[in-house]
Amino acid sequence: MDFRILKRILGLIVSYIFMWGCFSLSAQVNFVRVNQIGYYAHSTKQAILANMDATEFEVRESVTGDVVFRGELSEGKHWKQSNETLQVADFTKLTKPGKYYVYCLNEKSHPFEIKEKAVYESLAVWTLKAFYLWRASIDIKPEYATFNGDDYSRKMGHADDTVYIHQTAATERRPAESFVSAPRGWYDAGDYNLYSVNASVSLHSLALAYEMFPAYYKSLNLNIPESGNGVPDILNEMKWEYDWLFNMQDEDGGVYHKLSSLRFCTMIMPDKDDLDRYMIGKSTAATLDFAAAMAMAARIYKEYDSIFPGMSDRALKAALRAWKWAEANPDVHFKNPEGVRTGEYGDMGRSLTDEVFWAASELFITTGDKKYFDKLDFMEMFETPNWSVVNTFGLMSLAFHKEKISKIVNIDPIDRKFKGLSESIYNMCHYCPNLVPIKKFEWGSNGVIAVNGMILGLAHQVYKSDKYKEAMLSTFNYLMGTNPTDYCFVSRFGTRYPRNFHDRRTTAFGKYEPMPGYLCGGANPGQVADCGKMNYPSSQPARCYLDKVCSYSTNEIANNWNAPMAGLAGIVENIIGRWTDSSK
Ligand code: 9MR
Ligand code: 9MR
Repeated sequence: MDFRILKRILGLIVSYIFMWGCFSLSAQVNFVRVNQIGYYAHSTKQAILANMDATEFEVRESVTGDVVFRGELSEGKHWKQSNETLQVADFTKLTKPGKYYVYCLNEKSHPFEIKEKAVYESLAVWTLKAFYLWRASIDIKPEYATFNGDDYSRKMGHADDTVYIHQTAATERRPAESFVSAPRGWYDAGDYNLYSVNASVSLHSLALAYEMFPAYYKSLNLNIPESGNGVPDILNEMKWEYDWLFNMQDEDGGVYHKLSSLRFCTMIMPDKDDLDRYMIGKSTAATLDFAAAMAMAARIYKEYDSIFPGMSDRALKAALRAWKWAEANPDVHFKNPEGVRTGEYGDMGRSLTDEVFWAASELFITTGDKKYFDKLDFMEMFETPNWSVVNTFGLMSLAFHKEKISKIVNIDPIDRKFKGLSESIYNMCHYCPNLVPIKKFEWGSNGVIAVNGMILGLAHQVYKSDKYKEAMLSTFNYLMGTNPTDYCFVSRFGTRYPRNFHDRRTTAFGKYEPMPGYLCGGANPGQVADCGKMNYPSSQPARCYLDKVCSYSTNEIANNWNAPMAGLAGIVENIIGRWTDSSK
């Protein structure tokens, strides 16, 4: 027997014994990790190998096992997030379309494809269709909701024509227990509530992807009820959310923080949830995020005024009223009031200057009015944005629109800050043994990674530098399988994907296969108590992920993770896939 294989078997035995000694119950199974969907024939192709201690690898044809490529592995580097020694297997030079697996010392990767065209097109479609499937206030029809033979149609849930004003949002004109109608929108996540902050943040990712590649999105048919109306389907889908978001603005311009029941319902279908729903609280963060998202709507729907009459103007007016309210109410923080136990998306104890930055950025880009630019404080820190720290969303939009706005203002600070951000994310990725930009694994780590992927894609577009493109690709690969958990993190894509995510619909459907197109939250060592600490496979941050319904801390789905995932898939199709109008 080959000495290396013997060494490997001994190593396995030792690590099994070691792992039994720790709290871990299941041993690690995957050592050779690939993008489980596959690779473009002309693009860089990399696999990540863990704890192999080998020098060479092979790529083999998936059915015959014929060796089609031999390559050298990079030197191993220890990754403290997974406590593994990782090596990169580069097989870029293999360009022949086909189905393969990577092989090394008796270990095999999942199979993957090398193709010339549309490698991630279905991913780009279904990560957006996920939002259609998330729609409130409408029957989900089988002709739009069937994936590989599985039908996820369902009855309408939540008409939301009677949403009570909670005492925390009451005014003289809309007193407590009066009601408003606020239909439409997308369920936030695995729960059926709708939150203004997270809605706005999710719309940014989708709007930016659209602004980056309008021709691509004009051609992308999502097969949703509005398809064929002359508007790109991504904008049709986003309109369902915007239609609802308009409802979240009170007559005084302030925006309700959330539309929610008082507690979470059980794991039932939307139409079975009969808990009363309320407009709860008003907050400066929700109002400014709303202003930002509406300012974006004003510019992206302008072109479609004849099909959605008045939408663009209405969005701009709503944004301006929200901005005004926030100027008069600069620090109304949100915290769940007593008796309310649904998602918080709160900002207690945090500064709201990042929300001002985002709203002012979008208002400036849309209106060209310098007074908004003058509000921008470029001395702030710009890091990966998330629902609670949003200034970088504004910086991303400014960077994308810098040519246009350079006619009005000096864009040096935009360039300096966006370049600095791009470099820091690039370095995080480049120096990470797993080639993924993440500093700390936390709730929604996959969302953080997807947003970073979008930033790298944007950096490539802005600076035309290939290094950002390569880092974007390895970031994307992580989500599709080159990660320590062995999962392709989007449901129904790749070979091994989450099946039991924390989602009321998927659980209530009770089908063997889960709903398609959903990115789950990802590894997060912080909350292991939800399923019991002992049930998690590892306490290592990057391996602390559990495909069980109970694990809402690692295995829920959410708008603000799916939106950058969808955006990234579209950006990858364009930048890596070199999409053109005629490439179909
Ligand atoms: O189902 C809820 C999920 O959507 C939330 O993200 C999560 C955190 O707020 O909470 C889940 O609900 C749990 C609740 O907080 C505690 N009891 C168990 C619930 C899940 O079954
Ligand atoms: O994504 C949110 C995460 O950053 C928070 O730590 C967590 C607990 O407050 O809540 C997450 O958001 C959940 C929201 O509160 C309710 N809907 C499901 C969201 C995803 O788990």
